[in-house]
Amino acid sequence: MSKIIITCAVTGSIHTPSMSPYLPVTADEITQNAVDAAAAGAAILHLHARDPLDGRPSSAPEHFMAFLPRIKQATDAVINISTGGSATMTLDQRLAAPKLAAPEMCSLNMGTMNFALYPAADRITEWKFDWEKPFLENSDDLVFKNTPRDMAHVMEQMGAQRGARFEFECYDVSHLYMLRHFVDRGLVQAPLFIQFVFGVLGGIGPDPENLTHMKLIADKLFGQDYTFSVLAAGRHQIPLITMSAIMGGHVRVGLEDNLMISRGVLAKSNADQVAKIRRIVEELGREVATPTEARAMLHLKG
Ligand code: KMH
Ligand code: ZN
Repeated sequence: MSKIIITCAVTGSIHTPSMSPYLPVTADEITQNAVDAAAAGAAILHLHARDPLDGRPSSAPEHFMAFLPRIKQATDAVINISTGGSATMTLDQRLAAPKLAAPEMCSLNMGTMNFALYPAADRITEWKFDWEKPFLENSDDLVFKNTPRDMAHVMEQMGAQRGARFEFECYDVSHLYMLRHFVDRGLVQAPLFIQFVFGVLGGIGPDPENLTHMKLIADKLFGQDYTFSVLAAGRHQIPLITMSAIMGGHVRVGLEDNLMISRGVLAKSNADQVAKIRRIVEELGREVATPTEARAMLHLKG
């Protein structure tokens, strides 16, 4: 089996500071978490920004630029900037920082969907910031908008114009067919790096059978032209990504996807989660890819 790429999604835009004191929100915290995650074995760093004043998800380029150069200077890890941002942002807002920073990789969400936050909400015990309550309540009506026109726009702006390659976020089987459509249109090319996303309410559920089905359909649609990685929300993270490692896929960890390190215990850092999955995959006989190896596997611009 080929080497396994560990992606670490450092902070995201879903969890709120009141849910964990370890969620990185300032530039210093995001930098430290990212650098430590890379040192622990993450070849790819999936990054969002936060407003340092209140921890709210931010699309402001200055918030990204407060940590991106520092991370680049301190690690060789692949920088992957989210173009999903938050479901509450417009596409233009989501693309502002990725367009400016022109990273080697960025995420690309493969469909419009509901994006409810219930899996996380049961861990919220108090509201620390005024913005959190409306944000979470609004998930009842939140639409994560990624129309075919939006997706083509991201492919054109980030892929064709800036040479980024994509982490294709597929939250359901239908998203694989959407991706095939764009391959057929010639807007994206192999090797495709497909992130199977499990456990978002609005996407496919975190059942092992769904992972085998996603892989079966991806094999049919893309043959040798793709590799897959798995992320799963909350307590489903480690079981599903371990299954991915067994099936020859890659893995994503990070506090964007799960705040815990084990049942009832908050992860103190992103690096703790990287170290945990690294131990597991090495025990399973897989070797962890370096950033240089990940660049070669995914044909990144470097
Ligand atoms: N938050 C994850 C479920 C993105 O940033 O583009 C998916 C994600 C989306 O990482
Ligand atoms: Zn993300």
